[in-house]
Amino acid sequence: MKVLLVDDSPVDRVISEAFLLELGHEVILGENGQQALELYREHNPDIILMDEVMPVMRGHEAAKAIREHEDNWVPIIFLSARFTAEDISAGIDAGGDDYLAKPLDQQVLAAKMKAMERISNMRQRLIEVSDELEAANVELKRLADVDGLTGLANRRYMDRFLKHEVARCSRNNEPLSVVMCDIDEFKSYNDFYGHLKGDDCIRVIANVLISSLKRATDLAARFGGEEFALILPNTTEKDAKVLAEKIRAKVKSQNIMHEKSSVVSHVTLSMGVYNEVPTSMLRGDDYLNLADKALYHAKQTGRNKAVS
Ligand code: GH3
Ligand code: MG
Ligand code: MG
Ligand code: MG
Repeated sequence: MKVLLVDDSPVDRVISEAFLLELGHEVILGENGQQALELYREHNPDIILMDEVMPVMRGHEAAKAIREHEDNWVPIIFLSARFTAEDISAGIDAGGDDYLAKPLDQQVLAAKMKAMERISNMRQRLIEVSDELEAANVELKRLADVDGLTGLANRRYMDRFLKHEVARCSRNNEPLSVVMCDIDEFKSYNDFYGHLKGDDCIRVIANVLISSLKRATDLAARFGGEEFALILPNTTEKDAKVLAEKIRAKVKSQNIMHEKSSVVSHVTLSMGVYNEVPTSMLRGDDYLNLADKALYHAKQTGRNKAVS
């Protein structure tokens, strides 16, 4: 360990230093409490061994000052020829962790150093575990909002986002657009190509959606199964339909074969757009239901299109 040894007595300093060096520790030397503070800041020692009675600044004062300013706990052991119950009690109250009688006994010193090292290591491990826990917690929170297959926002996150945006657009008197998207004749796609290919297809469509959004405030979510929702704050119906058309073209350009489709021979999307400036009467669910109605019309009138 890197030991900061502080003692005003040159003789005691030499004896303690010799003991510590023999035990294999690295030693930094100081002569009073003021130096203890400075050397502590400069060297960041693993442990401090400090005489109590010293000129300029006593050991207890230095310990108090270190405890007030440290960002990382360091064990402090007092060394003193005064070894009454009151001295020990005052030393611990000042922030010390142990109290050793002078003249030092090397074996006792070695044992106390070992005990302090053990506490230090335990404390370090606790800090590491708590950091790991915090990181795991952040990751859990993130995962709770993400759809596992596509990496898009999931339904849970989307509901929260939509509710928030309905309130915000209502306050700002801004239009809010919702686009419901559904893969055309996906049941026959799965039946013919298999579920794994079906999953691949869902992932490709998800990428098309997310890469088509230009504004950081827009959200693409997997609504469920082969259905997706786009939440577009401060977006007019006209702009939402331009985006839907762009997505339709982009899906086409992926050229995912769908031999069994009655629409065309590749995978297509139908979309329903709903737009309105939210009023206090409108809820997120209303936007979803009305966009879904428009989607139904797109399905009824030939699929592979966006209807508002
Ligand atoms: P429509 O054009 O009217 O939308 O026809 P459709 O066959 O797409 O509609 P339907 O809702 O009847 O079928 C959707 C199918 O999507 C049913 C289900 O097997 C499939 N599906 C839903 N979720 C998943 C998924 O996570 N992976 C795969 N591979 N298929 C899914
Ligand atoms: Mg002294
Ligand atoms: Mg569907
Ligand atoms: Mg479908």
